[in-house]
Amino acid sequence: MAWLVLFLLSHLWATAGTSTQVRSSCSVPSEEEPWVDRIQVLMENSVTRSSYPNPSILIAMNLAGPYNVEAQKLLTEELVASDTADLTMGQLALNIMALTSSCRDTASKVSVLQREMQRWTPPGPHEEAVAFYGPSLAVLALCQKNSEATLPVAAGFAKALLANTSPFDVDTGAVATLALTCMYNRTPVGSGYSYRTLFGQVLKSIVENISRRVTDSGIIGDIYSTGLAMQALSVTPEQPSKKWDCEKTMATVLDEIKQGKFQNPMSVAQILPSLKGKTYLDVPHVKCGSDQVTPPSDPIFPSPAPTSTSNITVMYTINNQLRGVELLFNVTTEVSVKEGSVLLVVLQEAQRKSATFKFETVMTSWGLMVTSINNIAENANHKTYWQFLSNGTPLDAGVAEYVPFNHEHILANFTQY
Ligand code: B12
Repeated sequence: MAWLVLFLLSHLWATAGTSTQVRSSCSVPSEEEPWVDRIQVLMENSVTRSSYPNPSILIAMNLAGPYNVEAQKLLTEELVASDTADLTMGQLALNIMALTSSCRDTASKVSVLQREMQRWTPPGPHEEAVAFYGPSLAVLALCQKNSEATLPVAAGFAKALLANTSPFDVDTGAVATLALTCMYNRTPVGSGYSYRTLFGQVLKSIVENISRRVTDSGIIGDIYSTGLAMQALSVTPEQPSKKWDCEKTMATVLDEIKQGKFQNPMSVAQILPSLKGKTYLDVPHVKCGSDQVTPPSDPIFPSPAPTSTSNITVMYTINNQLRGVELLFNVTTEVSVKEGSVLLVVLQEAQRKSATFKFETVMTSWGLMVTSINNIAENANHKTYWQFLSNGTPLDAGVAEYVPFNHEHILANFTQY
């Protein structure tokens, strides 16, 4: 008798998943599709041999159907060959999903991630919400590989999320929703009933929070969290009390694409699945080697920014008032740069004028991140970083993307998250 129960349960685990998925989505009107093609081509063309292999780009490409098959092959091979020893838990999870979307073997990487998650200490109730971003990716990747074995880890993750009291972060909430929806869908109703209830309860709470961040224009959080949030709201089994207007969000995202807000390949990687009616939950179902998608016949490329000869003036302040960090300072300089220059050029010009404005960067999936200014370096253990603000409002893009306007006052503030 016991074996029969066991057999039935394992059968339920094996079959649970796709049938229970709820979908509330909307699609890009056909006349707007060239805009989507344009950013997909931009993202795919950013893949070069020497560059940083970005798994999010491979996931997006495979979910959308790649136009540039050479780029798809190159990125896959680079990720297969890459050394995973130095990766964070979130990066390893993205690598696993990327290789899964290219139908490559991930068994050894999955074992490493499983072990890391078993050793993982959940963040405390007051720890910042973004501390759950990497672990959310890990639960999502492990759920797709072996949801039954992931159950205890996912339950610990869900309880810690529910107990967390720090301000809600839309990007993190969105990835957590995808992870817990995967677990919820794959936990059969007959088994582990309390687990399913727990996942449902946490999903309800996160989805309400995401729903509260939907603005009048339909943007969810900010423009760069909207893609992940759309994925979350389109798959969650727990609907928010206020119905989400997917069409409105889609229309605003398309407007922002036309305004040139999606020039960073990583920003495209995070919005593209939603524009193609896909989510990260579709990663295990990608069909590899299927017919090549014909590249768009008329990819409209962004017109190059007009080369301006006039200069603008930008005020630039660097500020470190964090107690416990030696070398307090608050220094301002005024620099003149070509109109249309990105903020990085302002930083370079300030550094050229004075050694006090010396800065350092590292390459990341989103591009160059400023890690140190005036010899004060960010420190993940102390949760310190250089935040960039314009007239008191945090910038929504990094220094290599943000274009300051004339007489703008940019502040780089050493602070904690
Ligand atoms: C966590 C996080 C941070 C943390 C990263 C450190 C940490 N230990 O976790 C902190 C708080 C430091 C941070 C800072 C900033 N962030 Co941030 N961050 C995120 C978040 C929520 C998750 C990133 C992550 O863990 N990814 C998973 C791991 C596995 O991938 P990864 O490639 O290894 O992740 C690294 C990079 O993402 C990098 N990073 C994080 N933020 C940014 C921002 C920029 C511009 C760059 C170049 C790199 C970068 O740090 C991560 C950890 O090492 C994302 C949300 C998202 N949708 O991606 C936003 C996000 C990437 N950040 C964003 C922004 C705007 C910033 C800031 C510019 C904010 C500001 N006004 O100062 C600063 C960077 C300033 C600088 N010094 O150059 C935007 C980027 C949008 C864009 N078009 O560029 C995002 C998408 C949030 C959003 N929805 O607007 N961030």
